[in-house]
Amino acid sequence: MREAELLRVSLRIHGLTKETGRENKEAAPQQRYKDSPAMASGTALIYDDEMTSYKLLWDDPECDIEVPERLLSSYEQLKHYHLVERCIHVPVREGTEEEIMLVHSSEYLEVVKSTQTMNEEELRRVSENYDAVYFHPNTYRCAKLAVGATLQLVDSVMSGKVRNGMALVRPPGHHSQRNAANGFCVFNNVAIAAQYAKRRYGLQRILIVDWDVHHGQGVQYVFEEDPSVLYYSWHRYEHQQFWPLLRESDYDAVGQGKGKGFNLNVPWNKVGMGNSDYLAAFFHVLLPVAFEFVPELILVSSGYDSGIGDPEGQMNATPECFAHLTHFLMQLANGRLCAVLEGGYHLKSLSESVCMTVKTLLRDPLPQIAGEMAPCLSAIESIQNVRGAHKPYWKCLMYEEATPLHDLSTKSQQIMKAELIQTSTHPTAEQAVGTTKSDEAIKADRFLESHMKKILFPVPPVKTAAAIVSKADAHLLPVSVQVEMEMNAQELKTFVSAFDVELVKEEKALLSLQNVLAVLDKILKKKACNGIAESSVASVSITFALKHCFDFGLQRVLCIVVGDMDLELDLDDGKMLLMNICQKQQTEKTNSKYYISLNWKEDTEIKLVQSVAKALSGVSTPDFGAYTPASQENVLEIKRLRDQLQQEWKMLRCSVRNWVSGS
Ligand code: Q9C
Ligand code: ZN
Repeated sequence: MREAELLRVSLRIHGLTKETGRENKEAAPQQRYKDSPAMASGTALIYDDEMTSYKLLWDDPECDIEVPERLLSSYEQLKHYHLVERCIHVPVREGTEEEIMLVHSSEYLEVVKSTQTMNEEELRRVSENYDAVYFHPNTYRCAKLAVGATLQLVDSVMSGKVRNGMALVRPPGHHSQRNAANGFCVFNNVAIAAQYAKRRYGLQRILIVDWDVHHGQGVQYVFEEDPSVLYYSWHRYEHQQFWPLLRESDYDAVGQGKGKGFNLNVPWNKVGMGNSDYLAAFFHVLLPVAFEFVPELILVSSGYDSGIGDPEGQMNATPECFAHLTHFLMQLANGRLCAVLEGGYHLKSLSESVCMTVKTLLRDPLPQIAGEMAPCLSAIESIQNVRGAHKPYWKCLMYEEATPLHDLSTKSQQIMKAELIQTSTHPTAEQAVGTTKSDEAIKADRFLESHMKKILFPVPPVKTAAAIVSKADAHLLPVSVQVEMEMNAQELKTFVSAFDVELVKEEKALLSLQNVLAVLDKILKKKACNGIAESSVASVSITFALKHCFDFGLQRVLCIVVGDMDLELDLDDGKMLLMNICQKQQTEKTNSKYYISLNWKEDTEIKLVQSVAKALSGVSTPDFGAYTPASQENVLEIKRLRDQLQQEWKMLRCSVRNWVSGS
């Protein structure tokens, strides 16, 4: 490490970054994809109210949740938060027959086409040929628009016109198959988009993330043998008792032939999964694999029936969870992300979650996720099983103990429940109420009404504050980072002398400290949401910075120290979590809940300054380049730490080993 040690104080008020305002002047020519060094900016929003022009014409309790209001209320809410005007409007178009046939057969296309001129009677008859599908004379037109909207989004992102975007479409797509409509889906929008992107832009690796609560079996079937498309889906499964009731939705469907390892299913065997279960599945399954896969484009099958209040999913994830899922994915594929609406049947939950997704794509600061962060036992079992099933295919999982759990904690209950349903002849309460809103839905309405007011806090100006010691280092910082040094030196002297008289005599040290506190002050006073400072006396600076934070009234501060350094800090009150990534074994200190030392044999380079600053200011997300697997030493060190810490830090849990349940 160089003379000046890099210090990073990451505050819990981790805000985000801003649009650079820099236009991508040299957009890649149409039909050619090149990885241009300048990142595109802007978020596309694709919506056309023509896609609300079809609906269910007869009584069918199976289909009556898929209504035009799903689109209308989502778009209304986007307007309400002034998000529509911040996005780049991209018009829809019809998908062509050729494009539809990238996934579907011409015979099936003709069947769908023929529904345009049918009467109700005939429409009912065609609909009955499929599982959970209804047709309307306008369905064909809307289905073509849904495909076209998705392809317009892909084109906008791939051409560099925008960085990312969302398409609000009906009908959804992920259940539809080569020869069949299924589960409200007619054409497989996302699967068509992936085939299209491969063809038109020569892409070699596309990641599809399906966070809809149903298994997108249609997408799985299309890409099962295709290693160029990695498909990830979590879904309500309940040991195959939940629709679409398929054996191949389980964790052991890993893909076939050359596509082995490129199909990731996370089956949820219980309802009520929530924020921590979803985040744990991202942390321990999707993200490690996705970073190893190095996608060039991400398509999100963006269904919100996995959110709280949804009558289909019966899960508990709150809208801000989707902000975080989106944010994690934005770190991949150079930020090229296309979210395409799938399910979502609780109108308020759906529209708030859509807004959270779009807000995050626009790079607004994220709301924090409140509440106990701990995945439930059943979620951990599912995660352990997927990791085990994929161990042969991914380096990030190669040290995993490959033990599928057969005795799942939910299995016996599940079988009892299934038997109960089979023997019961009485309609359940839910069936009896018919079209009136269920109590659950009303409860979720009320909850969301107050919850959204709480989490949409006023945000500090999205700015990065920076202070560096030597002007020579200024070139390390990207243009959008402001260098500010305006703290009163006299004030500082008084502040410091109360603790350390010796330090005040050292001008250089004092200057360093001044830098750090100037940046910190900007953040605490919400004049900036993040910052970076260089210091020649890192340990002293950290000590004073923390003191400053707690005086200010912060409750929790995460402090990550990269490099070997001696810190004497009182960590007992739980207000601070210190993580030290160091080369030297810290022999005298032992790990505790609030002191975690990660002994990694790797260069912790000062070059970090550059990437940290870039990341903070949002100029670009660091490009890792080709995937280099972590050394076995480093992985085992993490594993050891995880085993040691997972009693207390429950989000670390990804297997039920070494973990006594009921704690
Ligand atoms: N009793 C999407 O979310 N439900 N489709 C069948 C069986 C069908 C969901 C219920 C749900 C289809 C895009
Ligand atoms: Zn769904």
